[in-house]
Amino acid sequence: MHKSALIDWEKIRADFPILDQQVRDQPLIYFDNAATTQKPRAVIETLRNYYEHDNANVHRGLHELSSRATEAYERSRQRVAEFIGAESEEEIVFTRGTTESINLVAQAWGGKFLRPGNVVLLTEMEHHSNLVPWQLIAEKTGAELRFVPVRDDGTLALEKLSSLLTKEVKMFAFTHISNSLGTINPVTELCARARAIGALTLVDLAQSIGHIPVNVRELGCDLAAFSGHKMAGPTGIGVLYGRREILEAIPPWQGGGEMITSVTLQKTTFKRSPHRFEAGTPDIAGAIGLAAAIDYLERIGRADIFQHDSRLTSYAMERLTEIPSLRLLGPPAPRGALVGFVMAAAHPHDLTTFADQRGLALRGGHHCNQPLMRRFGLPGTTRASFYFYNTLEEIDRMVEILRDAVHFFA
Ligand code: 7TS
Repeated sequence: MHKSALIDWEKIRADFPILDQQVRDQPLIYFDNAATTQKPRAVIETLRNYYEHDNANVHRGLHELSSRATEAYERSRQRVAEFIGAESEEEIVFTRGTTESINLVAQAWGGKFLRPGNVVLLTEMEHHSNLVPWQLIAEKTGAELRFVPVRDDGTLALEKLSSLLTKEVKMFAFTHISNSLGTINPVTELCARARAIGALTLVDLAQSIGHIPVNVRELGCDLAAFSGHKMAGPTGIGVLYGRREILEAIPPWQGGGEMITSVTLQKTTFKRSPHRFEAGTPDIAGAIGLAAAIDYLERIGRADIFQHDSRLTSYAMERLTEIPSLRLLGPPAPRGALVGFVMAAAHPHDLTTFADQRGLALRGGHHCNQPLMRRFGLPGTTRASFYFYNTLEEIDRMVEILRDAVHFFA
């Protein structure tokens, strides 16, 4: 028996006050964790404590509260560095989230290094936030975009990689886990293949960071992005990780306070990374809350979280195949903690509304994956996404609701 089976998950669930409520006179079932996860009391109390006792701006004031805020903010940077296995906290840039991290790289790195004829390689399963920023910079620089296709089973067509990963490719940016299919991509292999031809790699960790052990040095990536709110942390805070020499080569992105060493009316010199990329007052409370989320997740352990998530996901896939007329997307386990499906008779929006009326929070639509949906010939899917506080009983209840939906929409 795996150790995760010995963990008292019910007790852990009680750390999340929001889950204990009725929605439309039914106990809330929250299965929209791929969009955002809920926050444990430890994180909520850290935010409250910071605002009640220590709030001040960072790096500016020579007074007690400002030193406390600065120390806590910088300690959070160290905590993130340890958490992802970075070499130093100088490799950690705080951003607003995955989207902002990727835009930073596309605009600032891409703006400096991309030339006509260069290629940015992406995959067909990218979230719009790892697609649209590259389209914008490709248009400005004359670079081209290429895509690794997705097979019918939801995995990447790796047999095509040799012909796509040519010497024109300067950046290979791809997701660790697909937010619609649940596919876990072979990041270490993909990074090694890119490195072999001299391309940089950017890995979108949005769907993996809170769910499975992630070590950027073991993955071998140059850059990585994630959001605090998908890993039990606050909204509004995220991270761009970059190997030191890569970040040092990237010019400033946004200008303003905090990121300069000296300014005249005509010219400015800039701080080194990561501060060069953090113009203006950052989300101080968010960074501190993110460190609290990391402490919380590490007390449980992501290997155990993955085991528990996997048990929920496999059970959900097994139970959902019992429902006639429901088609599941994506590969078999091991996979991310989510299941996307389509019901022939019901549009995903209608099915999601039907579920909501019974206290069940699903997500229906294209999930910011329009090209991927088009690839599968679908307007969208309905998605149930899990986290460690969810239960098998909640999945049973979902199956019951979906069975009712089959009759309702027939
Ligand atoms: N990358 C992936 C793989 C994602 O799943 C998401 C958000 C993002 C990037 C963007 O993260 P953000 O924090 O910057 O917004 N995914 C989803 C989702 O699947 N449903 O809502 C948001």
